[in-house]
Parts: sequence; C-alpha cells; structure tokens
Amino acid sequence: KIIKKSLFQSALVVLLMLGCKSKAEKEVAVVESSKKPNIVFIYMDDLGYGDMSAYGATEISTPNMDALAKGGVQFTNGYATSATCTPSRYAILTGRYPWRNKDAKILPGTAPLIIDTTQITVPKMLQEKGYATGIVGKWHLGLGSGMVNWNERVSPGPNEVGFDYSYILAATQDRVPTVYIADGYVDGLDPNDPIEVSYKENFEGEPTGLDNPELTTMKWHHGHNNSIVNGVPRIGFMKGGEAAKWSDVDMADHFLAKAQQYVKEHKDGPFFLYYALQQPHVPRTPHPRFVGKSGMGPRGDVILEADWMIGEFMKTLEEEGILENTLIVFSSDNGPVVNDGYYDEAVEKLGNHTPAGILRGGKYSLFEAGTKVPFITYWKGTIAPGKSNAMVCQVDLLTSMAALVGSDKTGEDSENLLDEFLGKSNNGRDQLVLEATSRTAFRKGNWAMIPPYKGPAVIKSVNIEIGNSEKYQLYDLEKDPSQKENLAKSNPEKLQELVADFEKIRGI
Ligand code: NG6
Ligand code: CA
Repeated sequence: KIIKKSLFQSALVVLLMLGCKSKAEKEVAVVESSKKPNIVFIYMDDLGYGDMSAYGATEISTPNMDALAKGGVQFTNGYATSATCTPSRYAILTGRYPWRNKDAKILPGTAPLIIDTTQITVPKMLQEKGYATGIVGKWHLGLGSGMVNWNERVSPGPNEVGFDYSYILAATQDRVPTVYIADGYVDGLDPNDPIEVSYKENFEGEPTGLDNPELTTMKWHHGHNNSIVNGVPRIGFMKGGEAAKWSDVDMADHFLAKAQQYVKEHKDGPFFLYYALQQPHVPRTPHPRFVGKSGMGPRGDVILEADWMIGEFMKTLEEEGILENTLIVFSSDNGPVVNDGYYDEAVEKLGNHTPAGILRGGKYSLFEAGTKVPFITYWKGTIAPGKSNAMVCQVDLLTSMAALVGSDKTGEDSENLLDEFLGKSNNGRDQLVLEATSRTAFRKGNWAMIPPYKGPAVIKSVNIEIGNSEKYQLYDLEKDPSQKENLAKSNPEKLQELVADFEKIRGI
C-alpha cells in the first residue's frame, strides 16, 4: 500500500512538473473534498417538542439527545414542514414545500415514489460535490412507479434520487411490507416464497387482526387490523416473504448496526448519512433490554431505546476519529401522538409527561405541536454551543447544506440559513407555511395564523386538536406560545397582513 502511494505521489509530481493541469486539478479537488465535513441527519419519527429532557421533559431522561442539544445549537423555533411523515420527509430531502406536490401525504406501502427523479435533493447535491450518500431507516416516500413487484429490484427509490446506498423500511413500521429493502432488493427474500402486497384486499386464508384477534400480541385501537406480523396487526395485506420479515424488537439495533457500518466504511469521507430512526412511531416495540425502563410503557421505552442508539452512533463517530469533521442535524418529522392506533399503555402510563411540552395540538395538527419539533445542529469544535430562537425549518437544509459545501444548488422553498445552523446568526426565516393533512397555516415573525377549515376540531381516536375552526385564528406566540387566545378579532390588521402574505405564497 505504502509503495503504491509513493509511486502515485511521484507520478503525480512528474505530472505536475510536466504541467499536466488536469491531473493536478484533480488532486486539488481530492484534497478539498477530504476537508469537507461529513453530514448526518438523525431523524426521529413522531418525537415531540416536549419528549426530550433538553426541551424541558422532567419525566423522561434522554442524555444522548441532550448531549447534542447542549453541545450544539438547540433551536426553540425549529420546524418540520408538516405534521405528518411523508410530507416532512419530502421537504427535508427536496427543499420544496410538500403542499406543492399533491401526492405528498401519508402513503400506503404500495405507493409510487413521489420525488421526481430529475429533481434536486440533498443527497444529489452532495453527490455532485464528491460525497458518498447513504440512507438507513425509514423512507416513506413511495417506491417504484406503479405496481411494485417486491420480488424484483424495486425502483425508482432512494438510489434513484441521490443515495448511493440505501437500507430502508419502505413506509412505516405499522404498514406492510414488513421487510427491509437494501438498494432496492428485499433483504433476505427466499425466491421460493415470493411476497405479495395489497392495500385493497386480503389474500385468501391469511389471518387478519380483524378476524383473528387471538393471534395478536398487540391489540389494535383504530385502523391496524389487516395482516398480522410478529403478533402485531398492521395496515395493509401481505403474503409470503416469511424469511425476509423483520423482527420488530431488533429493528433499532439493526438500523444502528447499518448506520455504524456505513460510517466505518466511509470514514475517509466525505459522506452524507440520513439516519432515519423509527421511534417513537407505532407499533412501539422496544427491545427487551429497554422494556419497562421508562415506567411510561412502550412509548417511553422506545424513546430511551432511540436515545441509546444515538449515543452508540456518536461513539462510533468518535472512535473512527471523525466526530470533529461531522455536522449532525437532529430533528423529528412531526409532533407527538400518544395513542396512534394500538392499545400500548401509552395513554394509561403517561403520568405527568407532556410529549408536546407547552405547545397546543400534536401530530396531524396545524397548532404548534404538529410541526414545532426538537431541532439541533451539532459539530464538535466548530459550532459553539448555545440556544437559538431563530425560526428555521427542515426545508431550509438543502440550500444551507449546499452553501456549506460550496454548491450553488438551491431548493424551491429552501432558504440559506447556514449561519443560523452554524450558530453564527439568530435571524432565521421571516415566514413559513406549515402543513397538516393537506391543510396549511402560516407563521410570520412571532405570529401564527390558521385559516378556517371545515371538519372536526379534534380527531377523537388520537385525542388531538388539529386546528379546524370556522373562524380565522391568530396567535401571538411570543406572549402566548400555547395558543390559548385567538386574537383574530382584536387585531384585524395583523390578521389581514398574515392572510395576504400567506395567500400570495400559496397562490390563492
Ligand atoms: C395513520 C395511521 C397512524 C400512522 C400514520 C402515519 C391509522 C388509523 N392511523 O393513517 O397509525 O401510521 O398514518 O404516521 O391507520 S406518519 O408518522 O408516518 O405520518
Ligand atoms: Ca412521523
């Protein structure tokens, strides 16, 4: 190896002496790229603003997530674009508001890919700058372009929108197919036991949560009564693929191992890793070593489990000697929900824990708790620790990361907030359009405006106020972060201002 290297070096010197510019330029580019920081997005699923001790939780302790918050910039006004998963994940990767894409809503496991393969994405932009790019964990942005045959390579998918490496779960932990997909191939599939998936009807003779409750170890509360896998009734029907089915209790360890392996294989960098954990989304299935640890039932236990995974992942960065050359962005795809469709004691054992902190609403909601989430940037030795109240959104990461690596790429709705993300500025965005189950609302300065929407004010099954009202709502978040007092009537000028700006952006 050493001989090879010195041979290469002397060859290079000769080439340089000969004035062979292209080779020399190449060498410069290599040197530059080796200085570029690695970038890791750690993305939680349904972790609420109040679910971390660093954000004020007193009933649960998340030391590893807190270490990121305390050693980095902890944003108190950080947003996902949306109050559900698919649209937020669309935005974080594309820098484009999800409401511009009518397909960006909670997808079934059989939905086609909703990112245009010609569209710019964070990993594509980084690939162009010499980055290796990988995703480990939850995808939920659709796969294929119509009828997917799970027994062949499933494409287009993450590998077609910028990831050189992908190891994913297709949709959600509660949706079929309950298998991992590695670079488009179902991991561990036995060709003699092909997989069939349907969201329309069951396969003959297959048990379901609805008809065979005696076969379930977790009971469904609403939805989630189709195919049963590992005792858990899911959304959608699936047949076959027995050997490829994942083990729910091992999922967190499994993804951690893949993420660590990715880091080890790419430590010479630069790399981008999108590590999308599945917790605390339902079904909450902690590994036995975390069962009972939170005293809050499985929802608390899987938060502790995720916290541990993050600690282990950080240790790997440190052991590989790349912690100080790695920017970590930590956040969650939407706000919290306690009962999201299974009887799992989350409600009964919640005690004094408030997953949304002081915020109103939760997952699915246009109120603050739907989209305001833990949001942290951490870069040891480069980012000075501190808190920031700048308004930032996950949609801004594309343009900001482009600025970091010297790319001129921008996302349609993505602002360059690199200074904010590096803790050098407290400015943030002036305004932001928020989305929840295809409805939109607006934030400007310290104000939040929710236009009138028909429909129930509360989704009873999950017990969350989602923001529907016949009247306009206007809140002063500086004085009233819990959105208790609607000022639409008493401050018509402010309301008009926000409505006008909102409608302009929405094109209404
Ligand atoms: C809902 C599911 C919920 C969850 C959600 C997606 C029912 C009744 N509820 O439709 O359990 O899976 O979709 O969550 O099926 S998300 O975080 O991926 O957006
Ligand atoms: Ca989610």
